[in-house]
Amino acid sequence: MAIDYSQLIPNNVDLASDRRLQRALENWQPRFRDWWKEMGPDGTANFDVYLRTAISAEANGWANFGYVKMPDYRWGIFLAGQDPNRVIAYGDNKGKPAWQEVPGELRSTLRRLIVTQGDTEPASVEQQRLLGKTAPSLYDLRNLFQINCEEGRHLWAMVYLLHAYFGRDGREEAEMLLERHSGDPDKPRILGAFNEATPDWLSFFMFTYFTDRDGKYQLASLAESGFDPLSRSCRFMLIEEAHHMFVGESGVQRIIQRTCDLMKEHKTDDVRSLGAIDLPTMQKYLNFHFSVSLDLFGQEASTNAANYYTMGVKGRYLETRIEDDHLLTGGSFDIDTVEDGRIVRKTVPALSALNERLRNDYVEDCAKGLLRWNKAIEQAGIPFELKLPHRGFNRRIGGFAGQRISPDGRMLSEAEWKANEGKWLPTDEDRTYVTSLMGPAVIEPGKFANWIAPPQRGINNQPANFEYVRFN
Ligand code: BYC
Repeated sequence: MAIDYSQLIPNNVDLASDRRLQRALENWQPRFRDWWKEMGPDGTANFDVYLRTAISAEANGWANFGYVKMPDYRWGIFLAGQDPNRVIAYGDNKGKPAWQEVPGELRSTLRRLIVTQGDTEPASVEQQRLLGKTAPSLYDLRNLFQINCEEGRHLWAMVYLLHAYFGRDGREEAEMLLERHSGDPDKPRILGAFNEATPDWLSFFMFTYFTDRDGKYQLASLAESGFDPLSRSCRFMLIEEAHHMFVGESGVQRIIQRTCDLMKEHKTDDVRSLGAIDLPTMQKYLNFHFSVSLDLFGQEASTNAANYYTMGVKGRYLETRIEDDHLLTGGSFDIDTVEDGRIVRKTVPALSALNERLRNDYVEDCAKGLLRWNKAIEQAGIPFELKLPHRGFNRRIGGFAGQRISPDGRMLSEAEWKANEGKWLPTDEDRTYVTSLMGPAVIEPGKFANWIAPPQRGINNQPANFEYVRFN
């Protein structure tokens, strides 16, 4: 179904046929707009931004480009098309038709998953609120705003599900999604990584590479949900997510490129004296964002995850492409954890290890970007290699939580950790340095901050000097 733009809330779910639901969402809409004004990109209400807006959920409809004032962005409710023959692919309900309504016994479980997913979306917008002030170019500024608008739409996607399928509880949860705030000591966001600051553009690119990629894997698992409206919502969200990860990967790549160019040109490792970001500092930011994002997958052995799977509410990554019984009751899986002060490999029931399995898929995917980044460094003839740290490094959730583990996977004493922490994670001095490079925003079309190379091509094939944002 095409998206109906004549409605206050664009949608492809025939909202007009359900007056009660429509009214409830129209009541929530001004609260969302107030939140955007207060917590969204700061001081940008009047900017015209070259954004893509979905005008249908079809392949040719979701990427329509044009200038938009962000408060007027058409946030709407778009679900991927319905397969009337879809069946649940795994667990106790395997082979049964996908649910079009919430089964009573799964209500609180599903609500909780939808709320957790929904909570991350506005959280990331809050985290990125001030970045526009220090954008390294109009191209980057536009990408930031695109991501912010789409995260706002992803919030709408989850709020629709809460309103449409969870009654009064769902409406209350939708209110709470606007009341918790990233980093708020009294009402923080639910998951750890979404309470960290994103104070500079190196952090932003690492966040969109590593943390948005957690989004990809969680959304892909929820896209396997037996609750069909959730599955269809996540499928459409995944299409938009790809650009967010592209921004992260290419952003890091461009910083590396600039750094390597300067190192070669000036025959020096000391690129800080040239106003660029040195590779060891990039490694530290990478260590931080990777480890914080690993926590987002939950405990290695989790009865929650086993229950989600058995009940049919959350599957594995690309569940239907895996060749096994899709029940996993007799299977086993190896996980790494810490016992008696040592890192050990343990075999546990496959069902309990689903968080870890998803984390493995994620780690493998993360490594691909590093291959490309390292290629650029190698091509510049610089003997340096970026590495993913050991999965036990700097963890706060799961079997490695609170353990002192080096990036190369050695158990450390507290004293060893303290002596080396500053080599592995950004220090206050590193953060001060990186922040010192930020801003004021570079707003001349086609110009870039000194510490980052231009992109290889523009958005929607626009030329290098395209005016992606007009300030008015
Ligand atoms: N922080 O049994 P466990 C995105 C809690 S990102 C704080 O392992 P489970 C995006 C856990 O809640 C994707 N608490 O839990 C990216 C549980 O609490 P209770 C977001 C944590 O349920 C960028 C307890 O510890 N989507 O879209 O198997 C920009 C036991 O843990 C954390 C989702 O996360 C943590 N990191 O796994 C914008 C999908 N981890 O029961 C957007 C929905 C665990 O003791 N969420 N806990 O009170 C889920 O599937 C699951 O909730 C989790 C946790 C995978 C997160």
